[in-house]
Amino acid sequence: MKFILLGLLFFVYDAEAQVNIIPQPASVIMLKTMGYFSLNPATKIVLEGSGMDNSVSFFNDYLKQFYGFTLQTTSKANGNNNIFLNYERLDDSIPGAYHLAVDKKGVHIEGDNETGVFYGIQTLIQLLPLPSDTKTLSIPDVQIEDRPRFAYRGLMLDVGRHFMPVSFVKRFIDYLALHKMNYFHWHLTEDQGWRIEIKKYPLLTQVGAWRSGTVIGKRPWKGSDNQRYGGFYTQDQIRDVVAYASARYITIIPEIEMPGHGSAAIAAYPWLSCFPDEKTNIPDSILSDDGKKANGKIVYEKWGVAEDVFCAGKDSVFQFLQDVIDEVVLLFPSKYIHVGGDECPKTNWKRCPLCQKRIHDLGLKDEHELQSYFIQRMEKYINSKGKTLIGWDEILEGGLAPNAVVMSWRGEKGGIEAAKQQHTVIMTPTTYVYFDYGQSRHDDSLTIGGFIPLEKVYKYEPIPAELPVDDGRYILGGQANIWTEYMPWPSKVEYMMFPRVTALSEVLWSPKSARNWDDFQQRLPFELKRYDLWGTHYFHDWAKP
Ligand code: TNX
Repeated sequence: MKFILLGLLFFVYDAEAQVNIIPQPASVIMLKTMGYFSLNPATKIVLEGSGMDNSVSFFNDYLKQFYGFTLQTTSKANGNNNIFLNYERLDDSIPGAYHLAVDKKGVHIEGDNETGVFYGIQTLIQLLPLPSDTKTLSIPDVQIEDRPRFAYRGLMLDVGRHFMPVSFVKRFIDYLALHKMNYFHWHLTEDQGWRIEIKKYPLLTQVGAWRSGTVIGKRPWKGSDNQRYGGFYTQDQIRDVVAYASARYITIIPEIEMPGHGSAAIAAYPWLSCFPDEKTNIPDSILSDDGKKANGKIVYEKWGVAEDVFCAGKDSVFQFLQDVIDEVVLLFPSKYIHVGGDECPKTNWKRCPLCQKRIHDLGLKDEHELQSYFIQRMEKYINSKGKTLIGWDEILEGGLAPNAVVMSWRGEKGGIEAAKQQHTVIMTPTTYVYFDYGQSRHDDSLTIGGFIPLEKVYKYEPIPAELPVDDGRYILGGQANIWTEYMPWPSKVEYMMFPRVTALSEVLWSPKSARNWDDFQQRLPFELKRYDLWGTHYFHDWAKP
């Protein structure tokens, strides 16, 4: 009888003591003391050093929002009811390592820098029980050693196809922080909308941020919804968002697309095109009424690739883009500036006398080399501002700009090629991390197509097997892309990203050896309860897609 009881006790203990941390830390040791630390409103945060305000604010905001109280900070311990925060400047090659220990008397978080403390706080948040009636939160005795695997752990959000309000952008940034991710790639310009205020060119947002309609349904589309649609961020709003991200140790990389995906800018300033007098080419059957009436260029109303691109023959186009970059670098402290470079049809360049003259004068072989010239010229300018250029993998065609970082999206090929050329690479392949692709075998909602279930994301390995071992070090990390053609509002973005972002965070943070699909599935249900707590929308049928 005694034995059965003991067994039962252990069972209860184990079930409760199970920790559900995502991404899985490098090492978790559950202490067999069966002890708990009780966090309550009297618990003090002991700051054993300075510079940890971001971590304290984040933790207190979280407690306030979901548990209804906050904790006071102090520099001296108070009895046995403390959370100690501390860091040393160890400056690991990849910032963010931390050590977290819980015992009856308190919680100790030691970062190898401030970022490490912040990630320790994220783990502490995940050790909290879900809110209940009591204000005493039991945290099991545990010892955690943890550090990130990749330096770049990112998510891209396309606000060009559909504009996302600042409130949601901030929520999105919180999601990144909660998953220990550190780069937010903000895709700010598109054919269907220019979303960043540029003081020198006010028409970019007065004209370029608004379209007269949007196609309905899937390609080849069922007509136009005929609704005026748009929005943009003022420079003040951008500064505010950048500061918000920085307080969460997240760098925002702005993307200004060139030479393709520039229709919205061209609608605002038609001289950016090779053929300023030609109308935007969209069939009447899917065009808005205003679009039909327009005589010249309009902001693009359908999805896909537009043929009207920035002219590579006019110096005035480069001047314009440099002016834009001038304002962008003042807003974003990031060392990286993304210039797109993807999906640039060469149709216009082939028939444009100025582009052809440029090819001839510079002795270029073809339009691919002209694109390479375009990116290299912009790279020189961006480098002169002390910044590094990032481009999609098309920037490999016609020759890579000397210092460029490559984002490999058309599978892993581009990344492998760039790493072999000793360029830094960020992996974002359509085959594993396109969060606009469906999560379900059957259409559970309107998506662009494809099928990338949770398990596929989880099993993604960012360092391609084909890459010679030595070249693996060029893989800075990975990122999922959220293209929003079929995500008209924030709840749809959430539905498409969750729970896949949970799997991605583990791919990018956890040691390869700690990754285990079965174990992840055990931890996931608790993570979904956190989503419920946060009021987050997510795809439910992940287990049987
Ligand atoms: C390709 S990925 C694009 C985007 C689309 C996406 C849809 C990339 C660099 N370009 O413009 O939105 O496919 O999946």
